[in-house]
Amino acid sequence: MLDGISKSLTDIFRNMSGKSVINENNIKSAIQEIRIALLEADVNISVVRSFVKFVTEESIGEKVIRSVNPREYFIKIVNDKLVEILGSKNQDIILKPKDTLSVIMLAGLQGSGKTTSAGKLAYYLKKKEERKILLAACDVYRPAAIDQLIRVGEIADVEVFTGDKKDPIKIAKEALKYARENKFDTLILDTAGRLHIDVDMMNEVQKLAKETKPDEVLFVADSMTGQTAADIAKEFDNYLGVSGIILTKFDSDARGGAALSIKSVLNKPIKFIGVSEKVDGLEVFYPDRIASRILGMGDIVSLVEKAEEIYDQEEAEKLEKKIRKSEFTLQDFLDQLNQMNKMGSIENILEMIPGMKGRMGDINIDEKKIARQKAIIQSMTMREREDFRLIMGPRKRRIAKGAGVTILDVDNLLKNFQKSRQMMKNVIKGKGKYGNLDMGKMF
Ligand SMILES: Nc1nc2c(ncn2[C@@H]2O[C@H](COP(=O)(O)OP(=O)(O)OP(=O)(O)O)[C@@H](O)[C@H]2O)c(=O)[nH]1
Ligand SMILES: [Mg+2]
Repeated sequence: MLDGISKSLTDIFRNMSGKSVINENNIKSAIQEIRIALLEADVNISVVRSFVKFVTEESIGEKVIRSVNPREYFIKIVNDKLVEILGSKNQDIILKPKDTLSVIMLAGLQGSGKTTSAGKLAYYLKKKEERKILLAACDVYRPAAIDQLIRVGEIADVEVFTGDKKDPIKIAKEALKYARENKFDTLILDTAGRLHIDVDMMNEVQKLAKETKPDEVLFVADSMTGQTAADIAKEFDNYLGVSGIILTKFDSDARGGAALSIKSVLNKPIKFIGVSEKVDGLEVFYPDRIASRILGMGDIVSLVEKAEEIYDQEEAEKLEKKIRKSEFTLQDFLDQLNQMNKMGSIENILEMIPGMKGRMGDINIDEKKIARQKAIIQSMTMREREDFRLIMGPRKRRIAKGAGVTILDVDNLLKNFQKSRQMMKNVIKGKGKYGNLDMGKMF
């Protein structure tokens, strides 16, 4: 899935990179092409409109054209909106603690993948969360539906409750009782599908939900049905109160309309995707990963993101000035350490500072050491952080005690801090030994 839209978007961006300058016209025509690509992928029209509106507003004007890398910046804007329409962040399945029975109900049209997903979900929850799962066969209409669930249960190695094989509501009630008596912690209800939404079917699932009070009602949607999946999901939601979506057949060559429409139309998260027919073919849905897959430009996006989020030009310049004037304080140092967790490495941060790029030696960062350094600075008062010279005898002892380290550790931190401060200053002023800034010692 998503190959088509992915290719269209990548082509649009590639085309942009062939241009010598990126101006408003290039961007406008790229947005127009994106609009067509989304429509071709069968994305819901209102979703497309909101997409185009956002990207236009964000990218027309000075901001993009004047940025360091207009094309990359533009890609990032598109990426952000993609992530948003896919659901912003991953939403977990929410169940009760294992000492109380949780109920998951699967609903959806015929052939959407409910029974297969029931097995996958059982397998997933058993393996991932060590849950004790009972599957209940509440589809009594289609011939062989019960046998199919029994087979699925065998493969996932979980028990299947079939009851009288006649009355879905009765089966569900009995399954609940059986699950409680036998200390199962999760009951998954496989329900019947129909070719179209009809009143009888809706009444039945509604009644099932009423009787079992599910913790999760997952609407199982077939990606192949495109944006129609979103409309059907909405109908189900009106009757049932859907809590999330399993998007099946993500491995198919569907165009992407379902994935890109359903969250916005329904305002309910996609929780899982089905990626094969096999029992382990269920994956947790991560909007940002899918967006990167669509754009095929994860690297660019994360780079722009880092540069933007962590250190914009202004901040980098401020830092440079501080270093130059020896005003770089322990508090700044602490901020750097905190940033490091976000950026992954001090090298990345420092490279944002003009003149620093490529002038640092190998940096080996020891996580534990960083945590200790942070603890030490956090034990200092604000005044001490601003002026390290205050830190003498009793203060030193108090700080060491607060951070659970020795006085020697505090001394080392202060020594390294001063040394590094001087080194950074030298590098910026062009006096430093190039490639020899031993930041590793500092951290
Ligand atoms: N490739 C692929 N096939 C899937 C996936 N999920 C389900 N299928 C296939 O889709 C078909 C229908 O799946 P079922 O699980 O029987 O669907 P259902 O919703 O229970 O169908 P009814 O009980 O008839 O309503 C089967 O052939 C499954 O193997 C998936 O994620 N990927
Ligand atoms: Mg079924």
